[in-house]
Amino acid sequence: MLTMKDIIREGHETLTKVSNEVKLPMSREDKKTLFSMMELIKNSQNKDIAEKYQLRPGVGLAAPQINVSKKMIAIHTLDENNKLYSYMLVNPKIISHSVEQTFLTSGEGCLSVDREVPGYVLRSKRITIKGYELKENGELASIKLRLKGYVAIVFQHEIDHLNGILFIDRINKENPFLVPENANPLEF
Ligand code: K2U
Ligand code: NI
Repeated sequence: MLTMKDIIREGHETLTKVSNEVKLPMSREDKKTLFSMMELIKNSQNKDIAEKYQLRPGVGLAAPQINVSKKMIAIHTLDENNKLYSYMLVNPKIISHSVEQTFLTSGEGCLSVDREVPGYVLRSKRITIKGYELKENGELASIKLRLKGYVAIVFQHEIDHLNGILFIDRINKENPFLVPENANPLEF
């Protein structure tokens, strides 16, 4: 199983690279990698397992974070209405996004960044994603997801990793807490 030692940290060049499209049909190895990413995220949310293996809680993970420069992400989180979003995505692409932006007033963190970086991370309030979903039974199905609010933030954070972008890169250097006209804080 994957643990924190498998997660590369800020400064590692893979985190700033644009990752490669996954060749389809998916190889057995790529499926295994993506399943292990979802397992790590779920384990990180299980008190006993997280404690036993010293896992930092996470709601998402992108393959570049385990030094695999491929367009694969695993997300497992509840939205503001306690609806579960649990997806293993392959070659996800944001095909449209709102002009309106949002951000977490608490800022963001990252399993690959071992420090607090205060500031608002501005993201699109609504996005539409297209790509492929790896199902539990190992099958791949094309998928289109319309997301807003908290889960839109999480998916954007992970897709940023596929393009070599960290949340730090999106914080305004001059004024980290600048709120532009078209942005509103996420209401929980
Ligand atoms: O990509 C990652 O490093 C996983 C991040 C994803 C993330 C952080 C902030 C905002 C949206 C997504 C980790 O989940 S950070 C830890 C965490 C844990 C529970 C809830 C929110 C963030
Ligand atoms: Ni991250």
